[in-house]
Amino acid sequence: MEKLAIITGVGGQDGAYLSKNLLEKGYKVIGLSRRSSVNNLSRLEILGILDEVEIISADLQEHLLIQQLIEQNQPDEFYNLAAQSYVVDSFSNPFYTSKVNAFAVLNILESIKIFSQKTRFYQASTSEMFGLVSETPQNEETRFHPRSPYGFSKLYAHHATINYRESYDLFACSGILFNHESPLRGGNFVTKKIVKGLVNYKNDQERILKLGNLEAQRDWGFAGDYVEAMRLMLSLEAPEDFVISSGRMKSVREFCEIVAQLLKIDLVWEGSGMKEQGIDSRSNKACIKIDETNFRPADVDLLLGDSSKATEILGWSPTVDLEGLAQLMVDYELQNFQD
Ligand code: NAP
Ligand code: F7E
Repeated sequence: MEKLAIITGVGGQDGAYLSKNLLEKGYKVIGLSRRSSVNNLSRLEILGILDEVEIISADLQEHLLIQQLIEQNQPDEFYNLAAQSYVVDSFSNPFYTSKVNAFAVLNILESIKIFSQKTRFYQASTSEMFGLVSETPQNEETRFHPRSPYGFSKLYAHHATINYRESYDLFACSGILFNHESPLRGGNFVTKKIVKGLVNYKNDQERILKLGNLEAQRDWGFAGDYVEAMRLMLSLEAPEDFVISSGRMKSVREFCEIVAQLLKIDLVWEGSGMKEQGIDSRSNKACIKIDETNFRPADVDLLLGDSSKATEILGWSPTVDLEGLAQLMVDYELQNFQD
C-alpha cells in the first residue's frame, strides 16, 4: 500500500530532494511550507515535482495546527526538516531559533505520542552539535559541545527525540548530518556563496566575493545522497541515530581553489589576516576579499564525520565526492547566471 509521508520544510534544499526521492519510491507526500509573499517552493518547481506534492501552509510554531495535521492524517512517516538553519542568524535571533528548532520539535513529538503512535519520526540533527570537537573524526558517540544558538537548539531537539523513543517506545530517530550542499543550496551558505560569487566575478570583474573565516574546515557532501539516508533510517526494524558524512574534510580556502580551477580562474592568495585577498593572477585583480561582517562570535573550526555505522547498518555511502559536487554547483550557476 502507498505510504504517506509528511515533510516539514518541504521548500528547503533537503525538503525538495527528499520529496523527489520519496515520490520516486511511490510515496504520497504532504509538504508543510510557511506562508510567504514570495515563491518559497521554487526548488520543487526546479525538480519538476511541485504538482505531485500536496502543500499545506503552516508555520512550525502553529502547534495546534501541527497537532491536527498529525491526528487527521496518521502519516506513516514524518520528516522534520523545517528549521531556522542559518547559523549566523541564530546569534541575532536566538529565541526565534529555539522556538522553531527546539520547542516546535517537542510539539511534534507530543502530537505523535498522543495521536499517532505508529508514525515513524525523523529529526534533522546536525554536526553543529559537535561544535568544539573533542575528537576527530566525529561519530555517534562523540561528546557534544555546540558553539551557537543554532547548535544548542538542535541539541535540545536531538535529546527530546531520544527521550521520546526511550520513554514512549516511539519510532523516533535523528540523522546527525554533516554539511550537505547542492545547486539548490541557499545563497547564504558558504559553498553556494563561493560558487555564485566566482561566477559573478567571471562575468564581471568588478564583482568581488567577500568572505570570512577561510580556515574553517568542513566535511561537505551532496544533499541528494543525504536524503536517501533519511529514508533508509525510517525503514529499519528499530530506530537508531546515525552520523551521515562524506569522511573528507576541506577548508573554505580549499573550496575556493576548487571552484576557481573549475572556472579557469588562476587564484593566488596575497596578504594576511583581514588584508588577505584572492587574486586572479591573469588580470591581477582581486576576486576575493575578507570582510569582518562574515565572522561569527564563535565558529566551529573543523568537522569531519565517521559514518561507518551508516555504511554497515543502512548500506549507505555517498555517490558524489566534493569535486563532483563543486562541478554540479558550478554548472548550474553558469546555466542560470543572470546579471
Ligand atoms: P533550508 O534550505 O534552510 O530549509 C529549511 C526549511 O525550513 C525552509 O523551507 C524554510 O522555509 C523552513 N522553515 C524555516 N522556519 C520555519 C518555520 N518557522 N515554520 C515552517 N517552516 C520553516 O535547510 P536544509 O539545508 O534543507 O536543511 C534541512 C534541515 O536539516 C534543517 O533542519 C537543517 O537545520 C538541518 N541540517 C542541514 C544540514 C545541511 O548541511 N544542509 C546539515 C545538518 C542538518 P522558508 O523557505 O519559508 O524559509
Ligand atoms: O559555513 C565559514 C563559516 O554557513 C561554513 C548549515 O546547513 O551546516 C551549515 O552550517 C563555514 C563556517 O555552514 C563565510 O564561518 C567563511 O565556519 O556554509 P556555512 P555551517 O555554519 O557549517 C550545518 C551542518 C548545519 O546544520 C547548518 O544548518 O564557512 N565562512 N566565510 C562563511 N560562511 C558563510 N555562510 N559565509 C561566509 O562569507
